[in-house]
Amino acid sequence: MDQSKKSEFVVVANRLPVDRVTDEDGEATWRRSPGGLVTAIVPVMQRREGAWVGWQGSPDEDLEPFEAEGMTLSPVRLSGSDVELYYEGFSNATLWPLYHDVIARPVYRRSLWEAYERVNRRFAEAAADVAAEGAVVWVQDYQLQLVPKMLRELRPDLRIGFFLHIPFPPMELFQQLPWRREILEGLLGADLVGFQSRDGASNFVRLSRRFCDLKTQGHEVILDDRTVQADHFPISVDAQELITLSTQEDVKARAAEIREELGNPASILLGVDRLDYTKGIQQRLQAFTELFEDGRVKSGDAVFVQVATPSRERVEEYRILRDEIELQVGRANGMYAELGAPIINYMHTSHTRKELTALYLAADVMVVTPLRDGMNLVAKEYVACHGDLKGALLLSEFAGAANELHRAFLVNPYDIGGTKQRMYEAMHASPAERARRMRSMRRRVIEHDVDLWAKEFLEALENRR
Ligand code: ADQ
Repeated sequence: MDQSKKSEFVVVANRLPVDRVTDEDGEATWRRSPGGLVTAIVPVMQRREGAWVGWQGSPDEDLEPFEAEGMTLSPVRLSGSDVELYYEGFSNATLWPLYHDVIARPVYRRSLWEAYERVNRRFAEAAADVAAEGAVVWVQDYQLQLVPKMLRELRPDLRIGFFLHIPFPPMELFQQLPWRREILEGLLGADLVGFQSRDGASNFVRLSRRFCDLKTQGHEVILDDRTVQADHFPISVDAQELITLSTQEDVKARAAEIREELGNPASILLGVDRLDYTKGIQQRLQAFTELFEDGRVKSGDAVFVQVATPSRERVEEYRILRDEIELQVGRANGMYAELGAPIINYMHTSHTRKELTALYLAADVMVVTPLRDGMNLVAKEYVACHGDLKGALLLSEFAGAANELHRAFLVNPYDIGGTKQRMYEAMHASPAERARRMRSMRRRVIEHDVDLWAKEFLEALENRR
């Protein structure tokens, strides 16, 4: 690549931050993908003439680097078999369940590992190709844990940061992984390894000591010629954008319309998730249904709206989960719904930001009950939207967000009885109590927004050498 086109700041992620859209004339263009990570990083990219290295989302397609939304995008090609083995396989059938408390059984298969190595090398080579001398490279997430080491071997001049968006497991679980040492060595190629929580960072330091025979000091792992810093940087949302959206008249009107369409019950409870077995969707629906079974709640008192975005539908576990949830919803409505008034409204679709914001505004209780979650942005989005100080958040202790949102109604989702009780309390909390809790949570989310997250990570990375 021509030196003048090289970038001082490079992000490497499994996906490029754009989606292909086809307009009315059949012309394909690129549109920035929604989401906090992209929003937070784009301004940094624009200031520093950044480049983003990633897959464009469809297999077997060769694309030249292109410009979109003020960024240089460098596509990495994935074949159909790469998608199956590296992405659906090692990333989502091995690492994802292992890193989420083995809620589902991880698949350990050598062919998947080999694909993971091969594809990680391709990403590392692509990053090495676009980075200017001494550039800062920021690698994202569990799909690319080998990239830091591979990239350092190719380009020792770079400053490399890595951020893991999901939990990093404790010794007892990580130990299962047949390639545990290779993964740790991959991450140790970075100058700074960031996690969502303090626990993730300390698990990483302990594991490096145990499985790579390295000395550690506090948050640092000591190698022969340098040290690697591990720290926590809890990710957040673009709070200002959500405040703006949630105070728009049309969004508020839509929220009122949603309440009307649901028959104006005393309580609207809401769940918004990717359809994933880590999110505890079944546990929350069971707790809700049991309130009817116990006679504590009656049709007309409360309605649950569950929005579940289709996700990873080619991975077996996800297909099974979808069927189970649909069965559960059908049973609950069969037992307790009245004509034209289901107790659970289930939608297996994605929503626009606007519609999602209207749903957040309409909901009296936001129900976020993951069995394990790196952070959970939905919880923070709900809080950011409730400038009216109405609304209550029911939040799992197992979400990273619980480390910050202490004033949520906290639950252990494995404890259905306890979850049911807290859900009932959240539904019946007084306006004054809701306001007190919401005010405290909003302070945290507004001060610690996604811009601050990116800034703190990048400053820590700049300070590394
Ligand atoms: P996810 O597991 O995808 O993220 P989450 O943090 O909740 O989980 O983010 C989901 C995002 O998708 C939110 O911004 C939400 O608004 C949006 N979304 C969900 N359902 C939707 C729907 N039906 N329609 C439209 N949008 C929808 C991973 C980790 C998390 C971590 C994030 C960021 O698993 O723990 O918080 O990365 O680091």
